[in-house]
Amino acid sequence: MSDRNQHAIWAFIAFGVMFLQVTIADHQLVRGWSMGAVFTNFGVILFIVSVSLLFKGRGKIAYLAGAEIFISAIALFDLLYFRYYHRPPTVYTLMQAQNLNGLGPSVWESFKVQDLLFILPVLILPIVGFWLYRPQSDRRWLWMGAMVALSAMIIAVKPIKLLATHAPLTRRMTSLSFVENYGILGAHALDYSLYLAENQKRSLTEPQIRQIRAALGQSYPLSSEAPAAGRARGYNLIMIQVESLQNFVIGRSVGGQAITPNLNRLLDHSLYFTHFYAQTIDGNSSDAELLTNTSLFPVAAGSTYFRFPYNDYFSLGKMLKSQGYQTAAFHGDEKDFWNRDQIYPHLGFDRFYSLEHFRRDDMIGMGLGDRSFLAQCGEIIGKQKPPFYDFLITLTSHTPFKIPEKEQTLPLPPELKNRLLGDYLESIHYTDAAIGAFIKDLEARHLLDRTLIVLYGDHKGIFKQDRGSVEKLVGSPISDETWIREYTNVPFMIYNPGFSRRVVTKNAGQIDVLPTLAYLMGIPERAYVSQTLGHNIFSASPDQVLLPSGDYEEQALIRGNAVTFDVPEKEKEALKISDWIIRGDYFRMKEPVK
Ligand code: GP9
Ligand code: MN
Repeated sequence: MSDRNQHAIWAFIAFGVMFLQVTIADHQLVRGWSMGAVFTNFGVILFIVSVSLLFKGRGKIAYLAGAEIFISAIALFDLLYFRYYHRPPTVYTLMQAQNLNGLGPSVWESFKVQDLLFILPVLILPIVGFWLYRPQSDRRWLWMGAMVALSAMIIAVKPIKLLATHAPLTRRMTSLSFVENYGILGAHALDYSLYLAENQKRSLTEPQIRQIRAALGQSYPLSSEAPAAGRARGYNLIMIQVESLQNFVIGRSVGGQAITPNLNRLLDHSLYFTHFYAQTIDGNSSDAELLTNTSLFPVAAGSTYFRFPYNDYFSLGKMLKSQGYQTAAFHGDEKDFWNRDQIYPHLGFDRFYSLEHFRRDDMIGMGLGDRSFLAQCGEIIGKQKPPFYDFLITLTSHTPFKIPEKEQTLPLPPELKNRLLGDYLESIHYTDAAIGAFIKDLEARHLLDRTLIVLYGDHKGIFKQDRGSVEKLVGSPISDETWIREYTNVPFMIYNPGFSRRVVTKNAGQIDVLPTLAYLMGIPERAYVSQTLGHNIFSASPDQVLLPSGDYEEQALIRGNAVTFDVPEKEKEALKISDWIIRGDYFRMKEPVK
């Protein structure tokens, strides 16, 4: 056999082994085949193998052996790490030394016989290779060029496919999103390049710091209708973020049946904000959580939860902890969705009860059904020591709003049955009932009197393309402006049995939740005003709200009754400031430079 052919055979075998190793590791992580991963693996391994053509003689085999050791090590490490942490490693998690505690001893426990696939080739291939190889062949530039070009084309397949559907290339919803799209090797490359890019511009300039300070320090006198400050001083706080809940369903009926009878009842004892808007950007539910818990806008691109989970945030949780509260977050989805398990400690949550903690006795759609979820939350809350702040995130009314037949109880007219809007109303009706049962449960536990129940919608569930169905539901045409102002708003309500009904029509957004609650809970303004971008809605702050452009809708400013899509630069400034605060980790500077 000629030397050249020998090299070709060895290169081919090394390619096969490495490709198999990473693809099998991917398959175990995402529990299935993903075309994006297969293509990227193919391209990357082809590239790695093609580089062997740069070496002479035995160098080729030495290089291929080194590459094989490297690739096996990555694949095996990712696999073992994943079995232990249920998420692939990232630069950030590896840098957090405590993340590796416990990994050592448990490695061998989780080792399976089939993992020898990652070890045996490393031992066998180089030995046999050296033994058989007759070292004479030369560098092969042309072949290498051709192979690199081919690998580039193959690697480009998935990104092109994503771009064609206008999906951002670096979008992450779970810790496995990158692996699903690009395989473990692509995921590491992307993770590392994002890490480098994000850490380059983390320091803030003097003028930036001055502008941030000016924007944060804004305080307004109280409005004349403000309820008493500290009306709920020392109360527990249970804040419920309701998936896709929009305001137009509140108080509305179909076929003579109220869509949200329980929320409607709660409104009799609530401060109810009717012109309150979601201000999420790319991170949907997670952005809503960030807005209400930190009074900051999310970063302009990507998910803040994934990009900046370890920042020093100022938050509702931390503020209440300093007042002696215990804090916990609850959600019926896996803990790594939106990277929640990583960021929550940095948002001041002592505990996070995720799907992993609950009995999975009623799974619907993405996770635990809201009825079981809220019932199990009630059990946990019943055991907590007051004062506490609990943040509950519901899930069942998530698109595509499919709930089991037996749960569909609304008398929908035929034109809504099995249509998106009809399914939406059914799922909201289901969640409303779950919330009603939860409130009853709290009442039975004698927890209601000294608890503020805060509830808001995280973002829209029904978008512009379904405006036609909504028009049919309400029986009149809806203009662009009215759509934004009266149909994209989400409810925000603050309930306590001791409150009487009060409707606030002032324009406000999720960014205003923290200061408004702080006011009602009697936290002195100086404890938060220089750390929040939003305002107490009961202050004389301007009657306006900025809707940053999110995934689905255009940017807009609502001022009084007017909606403008051409937002003046000055009004957009808060977005830029918030971006600086998060990217520059502003609150980490304990004593900002003068
Ligand atoms: C999943 C849920 C997702 O945990 O919060 O909601 P989304 O961000 O897709 O609206
Ligand atoms: Mn959501």
